[in-house]
Amino acid sequence: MMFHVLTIFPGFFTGPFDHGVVARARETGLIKIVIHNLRDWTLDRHKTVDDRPFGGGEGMLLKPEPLFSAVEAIFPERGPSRRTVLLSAQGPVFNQAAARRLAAFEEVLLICGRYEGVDERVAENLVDEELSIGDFVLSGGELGAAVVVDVIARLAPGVLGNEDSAVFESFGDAGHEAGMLDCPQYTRPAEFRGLRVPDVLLSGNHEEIRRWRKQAARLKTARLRPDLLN
Ligand code: 9D3
Repeated sequence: MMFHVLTIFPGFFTGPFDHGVVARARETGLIKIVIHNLRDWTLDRHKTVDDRPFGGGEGMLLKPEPLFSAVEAIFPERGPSRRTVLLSAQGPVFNQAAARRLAAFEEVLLICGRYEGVDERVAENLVDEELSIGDFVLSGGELGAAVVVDVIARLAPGVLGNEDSAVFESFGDAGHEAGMLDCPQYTRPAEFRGLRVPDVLLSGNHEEIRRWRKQAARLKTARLRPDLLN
């Protein structure tokens, strides 16, 4: 699977994709990530990517020409295996289901918005969809793109060593939508500053441990994410 990120801050992405699961997936060739500098598609001396909004208003917008030129160069043909996504504060909120849907494409191009926004012709005529990563205000789409790549990359075949999606679904990732947080987990020491790990987890009684975990997950979900319980 291949990711393209189109940004005015290419340097932003030295870091987010160079650690852990995503870095290993890149090294082994399971995924490829290409960062594109939007200014490479400007034609003027000053490499202008933004301009003032028609009708007045605060701030600057990303102008359409460099974005259209960039997308048309990165995806010379569109087709059903390629998806172009605009990260913006306006989109529907990205979630695990959206990640699974996007993971089915061979190539995903993520466009990072900046300034006060993006010329609406980009949203309406250039991209396949618009996505937000949550109901809060970011300075731009770069953190959103990093989040979206991380989530989708984990779903690429082989990345977590779990091509078998049946095994995969029975573990955590689908769990959230199934309405439950993970159960609390503990590691050594069994007692730390007087704080004891629940005895049942040390008991070796696997049936009892299974029941305890199910109940503990329910209680934790009710306390921290009651919205997940219907
Ligand atoms: C404060 C300006 N806002 C009201 C006029 C509009 C606005 C424009 C541009 C708000 C944020 C941004 C920049 N944000 C993103 O590009 C963005 C984003 C976000 O702000 N929240 C959640 N997900 C995303 S993905 C991209």
